[in-house]
Amino acid sequence: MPEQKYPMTVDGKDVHAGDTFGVCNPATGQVFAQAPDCSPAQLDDALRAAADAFPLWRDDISARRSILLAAAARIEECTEELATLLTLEQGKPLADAQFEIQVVALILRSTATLDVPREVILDDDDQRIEVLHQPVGVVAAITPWNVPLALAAMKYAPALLAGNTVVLKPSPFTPLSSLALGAVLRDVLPPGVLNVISGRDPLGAQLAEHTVTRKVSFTGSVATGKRVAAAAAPDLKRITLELGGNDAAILLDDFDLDTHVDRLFWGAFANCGQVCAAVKRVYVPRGRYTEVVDALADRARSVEVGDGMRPGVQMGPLANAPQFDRVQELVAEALAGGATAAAGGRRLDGDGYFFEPTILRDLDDGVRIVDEEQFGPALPVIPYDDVEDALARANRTHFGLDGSVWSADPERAAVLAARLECGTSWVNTHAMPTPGVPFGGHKWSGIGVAGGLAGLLSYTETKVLHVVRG
Ligand code: TXE
Repeated sequence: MPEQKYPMTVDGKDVHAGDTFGVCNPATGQVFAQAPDCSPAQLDDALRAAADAFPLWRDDISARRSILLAAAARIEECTEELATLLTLEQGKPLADAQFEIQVVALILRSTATLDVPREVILDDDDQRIEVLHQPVGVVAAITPWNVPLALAAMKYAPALLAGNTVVLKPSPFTPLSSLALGAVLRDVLPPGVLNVISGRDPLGAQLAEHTVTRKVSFTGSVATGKRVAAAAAPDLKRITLELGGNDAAILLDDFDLDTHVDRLFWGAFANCGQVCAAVKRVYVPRGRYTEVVDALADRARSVEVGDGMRPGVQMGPLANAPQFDRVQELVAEALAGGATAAAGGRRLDGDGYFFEPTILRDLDDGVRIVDEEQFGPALPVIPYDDVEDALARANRTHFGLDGSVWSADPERAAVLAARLECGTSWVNTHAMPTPGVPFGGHKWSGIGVAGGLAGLLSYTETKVLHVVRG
């Protein structure tokens, strides 16, 4: 079967690049399609198209709101096409890919309910002082490979509602669903308002430092996030960075195993563990250690792992070869250092990037899979004797994305959860982003927030209009 090629969207039109790169299906390890490798001239064209579309687009928020609602409907009509591409390039089960499309529509609709505030600070006979929020201009949206369409929507939806225009660059591992999205949205968005380009990593760097770009909204690794911040600095471009995490879940001694163990398990293993806001390490009172490890291991063994296109599959492969290698390395290193695999512990035979859902016990802080972001289906479970010590260990990290505390007494847990050093603390749940609620990281997990009014305002400049009468 010839490999299909997918065009970019620049100024509302198909654009093919001279060069292409292969996109791999992680369930087979085989390249199944080609994506355009955007040239520097085509990047200039995309940014120019966005800049040219800006003056008209910024004018009328009610028109923009209607267009976002139309975009949500159009995306839903194309669920099958978008979800299938997402599963083929990313690996997640088709039902999860379809759910991601629903989330995209939800993000667009919930963003469309927001208003850009206009605050009158003073209005008397002598003067009027108003605070306005005006769009920044052309926004670069740079996205990763784990949840490509939903994370893109969290950027372009508020950016567009605020009156900006956008150039979206997906990860080279998962460009196709975003390229298809660009084509689908040509039916509802004016040309140039949302341009979608694809290329290898250097394209991200070129987009981030380009003189036309006024803001970079980036989701990805800490290391690349720092590069984006450095690239944005000489031109003082605005940035929002949503970076990795090493979220701790602390179970209290009255943790309700029967009620909460499934939620805890999927808080770690959803999307094959490749979620920035996933549980990445669990701290358990020593007296309940074996019971909790065994319950998590039971869940891990019961998960149906396989090709996301096969009905009934609950967990697909790791999304790409580097991530597959990394997870294997971290697990092997922990096992070599004395940890035990209560479930899983090895890759599955075959060509795809499949790894057994893995629960690791008998390990402590200081092992890389505890201290670093594993971003995969392998969860270290660590015993503790003193809850204050567990809290200190949860906080002893450069990361600060999310954390959770679990207890039969939610208010008792909330007191501890408030002391976690992170952007979101959950009680008795984890990885539950909610539309309209700000989401972001402390410390090295990010700068700024997405979602809600705060997220919308991050795509604006604050401006004062001061009128003196007479
Ligand atoms: O991410 P990168 P990678 C973490 C996870 C994973 C690690 C590496 O731990 O193991 O990151 O993943 C573009 N300027 N997360 O290497 O490099 C790149 O093309 C501008 C957490 O895939 O950060 C892609 O579009 N852009 C995360 C995007 O940046 C650049 C989700 C992310 O790539 C660039 C994914 C540059 N210099 C991985 N270099 C989360 N927060 O959820 C690359 N890019």
